[in-house]
Amino acid sequence: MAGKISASMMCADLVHLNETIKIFEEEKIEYLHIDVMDGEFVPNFGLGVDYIRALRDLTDIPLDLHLMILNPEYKLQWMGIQKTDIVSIHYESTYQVQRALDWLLPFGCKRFLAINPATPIYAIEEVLDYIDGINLLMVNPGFAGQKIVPSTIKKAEKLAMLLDNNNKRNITIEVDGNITPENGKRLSDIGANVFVCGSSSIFRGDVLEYRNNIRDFRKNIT
Ligand code: S6P
Ligand code: MG
Repeated sequence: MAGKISASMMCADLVHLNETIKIFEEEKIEYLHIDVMDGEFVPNFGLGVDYIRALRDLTDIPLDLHLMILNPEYKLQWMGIQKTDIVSIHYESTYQVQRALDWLLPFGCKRFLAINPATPIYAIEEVLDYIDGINLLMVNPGFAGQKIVPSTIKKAEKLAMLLDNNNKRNITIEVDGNITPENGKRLSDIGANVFVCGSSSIFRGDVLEYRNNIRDFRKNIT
């Protein structure tokens, strides 16, 4: 099945936001990836509640909320989560991962567990029944424009194998961080299905280039 694009909005130029969203709608971008950061879980502040609200007024493209915040389970009701959204909480961000996943259930969204590059794959084994997807971080989260942590490619292979061995290939594999067209192709061959596209791909260059960037990237994930 063809992979889906989740456009990393922290890479968007706010001055051209309307134009960018129009291109994304025309090119049928599947998700807008929103990096929510609290300056504690990651060493940066990121997109927040007001930004999410403003985007909802601008477009119906579903959101892919990547919560890089401590104890996300207590902040879920701030986000205006909709049924068509993906929400990723981090394995490392709470002592009560399964409870956090449970508390996402009433929103009816897709529940994803995000894991940092050094978090072993086996960390997800006990929650396979409570998730729709894994968000595999290919960089240490906090910033756009980083280089892939090389060991994460092998880790993606291990993840695909773990899902196969547990008869859980219906669980989506999302990959986030330095997803160049080349890395996208490699990860698509391994079995990734959702690709967070930022400065390494669709946001390269000027807003006028985004359409072609998207079309080129899609060729690598079909
Ligand atoms: C990283 C964050 C990512 C970035 C994305 C940007 O903290 O979770 O979603 O926004 O990696 O893309 P790129 O191509 O600049 O790495
Ligand atoms: Mg992200």
